[in-house]
Amino acid sequence: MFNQTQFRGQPCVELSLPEGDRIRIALHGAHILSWVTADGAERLYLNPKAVFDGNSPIRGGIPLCFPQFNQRALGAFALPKHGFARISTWSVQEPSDDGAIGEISLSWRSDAATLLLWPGEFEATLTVVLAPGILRVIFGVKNTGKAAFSFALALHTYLQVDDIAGVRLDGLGGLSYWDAVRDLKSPEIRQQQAEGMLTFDGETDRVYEGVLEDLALRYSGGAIGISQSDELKDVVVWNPGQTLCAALTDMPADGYRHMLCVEAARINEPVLLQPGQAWSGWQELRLLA
Ligand code: TA6
Repeated sequence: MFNQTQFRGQPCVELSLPEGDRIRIALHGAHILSWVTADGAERLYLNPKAVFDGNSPIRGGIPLCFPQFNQRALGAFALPKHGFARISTWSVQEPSDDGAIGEISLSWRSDAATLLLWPGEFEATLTVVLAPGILRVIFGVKNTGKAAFSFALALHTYLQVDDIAGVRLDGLGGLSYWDAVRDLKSPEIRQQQAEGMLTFDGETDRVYEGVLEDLALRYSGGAIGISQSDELKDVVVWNPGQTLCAALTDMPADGYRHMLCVEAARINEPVLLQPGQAWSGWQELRLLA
């Protein structure tokens, strides 16, 4: 069932399945705010101090970072951190089948405001497919202009966990990564992930490259499988830890304990899109038994 509503004063759409799974998406940023599975458990972390003013980025859920990741600038453009997709207003078309097939699409295109910051002319879509125990998020973009452009991208998924101290993330063993805590100013330096299992005891901010297998996030409240399309080659793992979290004004002091970002991304090798060309990439979250 499809429903247009408001959440904390901002326009949103909701979709629910007969089995009980449901999602909520804000039009501000096409930002997925909530994914509740049929057992009633919220699987995304939306922190209680997130700002809903229709201008600021929302912390939590699934922010969409495009056409830049963090402040790793593409050329000489002064883009906001993580690009402008997450602070732009998207449109939604009411599904003709009342949402019965469990899919919502939102769209957004370049305009005078985006062209002031970045010259790419584009049409973008975010399609969210909901099935029992499964959430798939597909980002698509088409170059509608006369010049090629390149972009970076992240589906900056905040997963909810009971306590980060007991969380493990499997599937990154053997990969190399940029450690942005250790080598913030040197994204070309690589570390090697020896252990197959990652655990968390402080600030973690890493861009893993060349992901080969599906990941599994395990915590005492459950387990989530995480997969992504071949077009998204990188995985970002982020938890601010206690000290950085305390400095974030839109996050409670203990917020870091209840979230882990596992992001499907394309960062190290930006996508080059020629006029008329289209590209898409996806991340899928799946409840594991
Ligand atoms: O994806 C990890 C990261 O780039 C971190 O460096 C951290 O800054 C995080 O994103 C959150 O960014 P935000 O702009 O939402 O505070």
